[in-house]
This record gives sequence, structure tokens and C-alpha cells, in this order.
Amino acid sequence: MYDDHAWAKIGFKDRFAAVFSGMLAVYEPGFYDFWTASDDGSHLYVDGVPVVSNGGLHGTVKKRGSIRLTHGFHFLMVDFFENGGGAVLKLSYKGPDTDGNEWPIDAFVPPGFSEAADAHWREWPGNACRQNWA
Ligand SMILES: [Ca+2]
Repeated sequence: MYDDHAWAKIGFKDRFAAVFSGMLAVYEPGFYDFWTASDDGSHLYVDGVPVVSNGGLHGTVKKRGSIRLTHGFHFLMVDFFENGGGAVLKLSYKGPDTDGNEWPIDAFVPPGFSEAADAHWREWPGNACRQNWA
């Protein structure tokens, strides 16, 4: 989960875009719900399929999408942009693996936010990119 504080900590304030990707392990196959809650817009793709469409300029809005997943690893990618004011990005999911509960997806966040983890994160190509909006 990234809020204003977390974004600022990695040097992102206003007017930037970021892309995060990672793998989600699915044990029980079936239908899974995914959510993004974001300020401003975001989109979530699972195995390249658009699942959550939460684009546009807005305060924190939470949107859901569903997809059927097989047992195994699935590739998640979320794009996000922030164009002023607050900045929030939260991901969550629910399905057979979560016993019907909505669980946060925080695997994209480096554990501990230590200086070393922050430095490693910044140097990891493709995980976060900065864009100048002239
Ligand atoms: Ca905003």
C-alpha cells in the first residue's frame, strides 16, 4: 500500500506515473476478485488481461474486477498515475485462497522500507519509473 508518506519516501510527490509488477501464487483455482483503490487513476492486469479499470483524475476511488485463475503463478501488473493532491495506491484480492476475505496485496512493497531496500527498489529497472509532466 502506498500513501502520500510512502510515495514521498521513495522520492515521488506530485505528477508522476509508476508501474509495479509481481507474481501472485494461486493454490485453489477459481474466480478471484481484485481491487485497486487509487488517487489518481490505476489499472490492474492479470496475465496481461485488463481486470480492474480505475483510470481518470480522482480522489481515492475503489474499483473491482474478477477473473478465473488456475493453480500456479500469475503475473500482476498495475499502472498508476498521480496528478496533484493526495496520492494513494492499494491493491487487494479475494477468492478461494483467502477464505472469502479481502486480503491486501503488499508483495510489491519492499519489506521494512529500510534504506537498503529503498535503494535496491530505486535501482530495480522496470518496477517504478518517473515521468515528467511538462
Ligand atoms: Ca491525486
